[in-house]
Amino acid sequence: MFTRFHEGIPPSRTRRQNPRMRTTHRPAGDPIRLSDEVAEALERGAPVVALESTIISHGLPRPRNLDVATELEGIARRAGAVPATIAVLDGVAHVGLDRAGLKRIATEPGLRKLGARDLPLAAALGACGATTVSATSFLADRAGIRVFATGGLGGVHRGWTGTQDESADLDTLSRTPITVVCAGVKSILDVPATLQRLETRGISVAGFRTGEFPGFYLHSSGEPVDWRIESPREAAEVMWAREALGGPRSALIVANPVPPSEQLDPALHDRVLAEALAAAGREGVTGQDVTPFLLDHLVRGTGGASLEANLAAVRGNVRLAGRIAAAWSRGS
Ligand code: PSU
Ligand code: MN
Repeated sequence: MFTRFHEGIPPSRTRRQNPRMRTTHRPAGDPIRLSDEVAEALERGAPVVALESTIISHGLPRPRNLDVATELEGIARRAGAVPATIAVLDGVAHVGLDRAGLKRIATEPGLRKLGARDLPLAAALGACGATTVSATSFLADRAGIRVFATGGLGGVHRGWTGTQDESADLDTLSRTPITVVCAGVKSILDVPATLQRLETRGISVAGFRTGEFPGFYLHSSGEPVDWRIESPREAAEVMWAREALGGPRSALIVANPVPPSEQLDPALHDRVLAEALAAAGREGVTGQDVTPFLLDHLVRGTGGASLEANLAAVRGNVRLAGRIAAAWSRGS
């Protein structure tokens, strides 16, 4: 019905089958390895959902993070999709992790946090690392996966006029045609500035059954969104319309709020976030460390309540992403 304009690697497993993966100087091994299950699902056109690994390694406290990683894969399966958790192990970007791989991501000390720009370095140097939204969406797209679930996107940090801290997530999403299901952007950010950047960078945004941009831990950020969609089928229709139009080649964000019953108490949120931001300033936390620092501070400052809200958001996003992937596969 629609021609696919996706130009990523076709979903097969070897470089011989994928001429675009050819490298001239490093003949040993493919830089991207799809698990058998993910490769077979993509070959059949079956639903697949990409899952990121930074949330496991850096975003959630240990040891619970391993249980969560496993639980999220189960949620994707029950929604009808094959989960593809993505991470870099010993320089190889894995699309689809087995139990041992998930365990490494959840438990290994000193694991790096990899954005898209870090991937060539990690590959060449044989490094291990968890992938952020930026690296995960890049790799998922290369593998031919169309739907990706996470918690909250990175974005423009508060105080950005001074620090210029804007997550590389936005840069990758501005040129990667993938559908990302998330609970908005993390509320530790400057949300209005992030929404403005999403507009400027040409990233499509739709609220899922809401006209307000979600607030990650909170049901709503209070900011309006221009579009709302009501069903997984409608999300797939937007994806088909994008194919038919021939672009734009940027992401579609399906902003799926945490239910009001599972959100963090807004007053507690505001109070602890203010403390966390002050502590980050005092301690001079910068760069990649800012987001994990603030998330961790919130978990401790809310007595674990922010963690429950974060998990509720991620679970809901994985479920919805699975349903969108299923609707997409049925229609394409
Ligand atoms: N969402 C969560 N927890 C997280 C993240 C997202 O619920 O830990 C991670 C994602 O991997 C996202 C990253 O890409 O935080 C953004 O980090 P930075 O702000 O340094 O770009
Ligand atoms: Mn940053």
